[in-house]
Amino acid sequence: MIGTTAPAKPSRNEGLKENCPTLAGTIGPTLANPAVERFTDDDYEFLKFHGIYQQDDRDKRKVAKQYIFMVRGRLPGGLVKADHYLTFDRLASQHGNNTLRITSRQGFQFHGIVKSGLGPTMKGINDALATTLAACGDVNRNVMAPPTPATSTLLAQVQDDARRVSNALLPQTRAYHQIWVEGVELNLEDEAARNFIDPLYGKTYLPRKFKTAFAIPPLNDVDVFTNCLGFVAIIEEGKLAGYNLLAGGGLGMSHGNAQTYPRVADVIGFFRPEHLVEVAKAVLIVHRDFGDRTNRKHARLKYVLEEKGPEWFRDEVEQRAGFKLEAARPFQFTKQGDLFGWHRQHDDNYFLGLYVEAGRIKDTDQYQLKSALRKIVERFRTEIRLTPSQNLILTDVKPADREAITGILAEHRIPVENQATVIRRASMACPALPTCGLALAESERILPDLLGRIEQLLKETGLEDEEIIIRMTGCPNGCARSFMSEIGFVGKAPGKYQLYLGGNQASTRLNRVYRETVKNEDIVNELRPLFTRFARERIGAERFGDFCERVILKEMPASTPA
Ligand code: SRM
Ligand code: SF4
Repeated sequence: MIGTTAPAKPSRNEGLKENCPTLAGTIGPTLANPAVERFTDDDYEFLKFHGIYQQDDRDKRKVAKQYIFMVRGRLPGGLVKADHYLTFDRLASQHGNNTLRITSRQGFQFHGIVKSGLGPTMKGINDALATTLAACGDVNRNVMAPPTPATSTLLAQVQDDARRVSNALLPQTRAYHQIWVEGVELNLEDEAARNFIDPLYGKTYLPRKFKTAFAIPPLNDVDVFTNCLGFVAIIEEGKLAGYNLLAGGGLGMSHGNAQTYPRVADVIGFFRPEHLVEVAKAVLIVHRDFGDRTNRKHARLKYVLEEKGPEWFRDEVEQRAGFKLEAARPFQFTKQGDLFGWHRQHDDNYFLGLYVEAGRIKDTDQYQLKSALRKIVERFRTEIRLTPSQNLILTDVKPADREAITGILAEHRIPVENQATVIRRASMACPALPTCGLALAESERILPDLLGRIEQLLKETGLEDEEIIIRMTGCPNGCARSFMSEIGFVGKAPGKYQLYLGGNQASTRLNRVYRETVKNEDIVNELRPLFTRFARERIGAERFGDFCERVILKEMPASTPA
């Protein structure tokens, strides 16, 4: 049969899902068996749908592989009620590494849980009526929404919509509850369990992860263009007229694989709020039906958009939603990022934005954020909101309680004014080593030191108060959205990074490769001529990212992969 090629085979994960649509695998029996320290490779994949990653401490690999677990909470819009927070704080101390990690999608991660602590952690989270279901896996992940109370009077409505979409896109398997809450194995004698097929996702769920975010212009604090599915609130005459639908954003890529690339979402059309859930489901179903199930590196919705085009996509969504989208309405983003310090809400209460270095809530010799937050939440029952930039907000604080909260923070060496330099406040790093199995280089552990060196350089070049958005990731998966920053460092090998330049403040533009490999110790020397030129040649209040896009990247030879 010369000239014919066999159709590509579905990936291994597709077979796993098809053979076990409940996603139970053999998690229950392995959990119950104390003699086994790890789950099988198949269960490793099923565990993700339950919000769990089996990892090993990479600092200890040379001695022996020590299995640990990362558990990720799903918190739509980053909302954490006081009771939830106190439970998370306790579980992180009892079973994790005594830290809580705010994620770049407004979730919480527990790190360093050993197998015997996994069951109690999961039960504790669920007993507090929180969940980790669908925080990971080939399903819709944590839905992002703007967290900051002062941004819009319509914030509560948009937050509610985010929760509505999150609930509508949840997988329906009962295995999660049975394993982690009831502590029983799924009874496969039970016909319903044996024949279970998820009504929305079908037998094999999605070809890959799926991400959703809501934004309210002009603030793009959720980085909406990096999501598979984006909803941009259109506010007319003080009311929510509807949403512009965005689709096909995503950042992950692999070094040296041109089939993979970061992509910003396309603007598809506009619809009224009452159609929100139909539209969300329609977009998810297009991914389910057209995503590449043969190659997981090419399986995200962004590749469907890139290869079939936004017009085709719009048609498919309309057919599934059962109505026509209107033309997209005008909108403009001007900035991203968080507000820090005390601010007044729309009611008479206040909120406090707190900078959290690399999103890690912990106690150190220099400051005790974890203890301070526990005291505050215990005493004032404050609601916490996690931001997409890995910071947090204490909300609905009564005017009379402000002083006491400021005092508790001061006792734990956390200032509410001038919490960190502009550079640090605008930075993000992914966890990378020692927990992430995919890390090629350090990120969270070295960014603070690197930022110190960059701050020195800014001083030296007369740019001391300049805000530059700097993000670092330990590999090109882009978890801290390094491809949208003004300066991005992307891990290539231990101590070595690709250097990206040219993102913008509104986070609507991808940055581009400026240097293929820079050693950590050479980064400052690489940046010095750029900062010097920026100080000399910038136009007015031009930002560093815009200057790089206008000048530096234009000067690069055509052969450079920028
Ligand atoms: Fe991520 C995989 C951490 C946001 C793209 N990500 C991972 C894993 C689970 C590693 C693994 O698969 O073994 C990392 C766990 C590290 C650890 O030890 O904790 C991990 N990702 C994170 C977090 C914690 C980074 C952070 O600094 O906060 C974020 C958790 C968000 C959440 O609460 O759900 C996180 N990951 C992102 C984002 C940013 C976003 O969604 O806004 C991206 C880029 C956007 C996108 O999805 O395209 C992202 N993570 C990836 C990818 C690349 C996917 C791809 O399309 O190629 C992987 C690898 C994979 O899925 O195979 C990955
Ligand atoms: Fe791990 Fe890479 Fe994500 Fe960093 S960017 S957390 S190294 S997968």
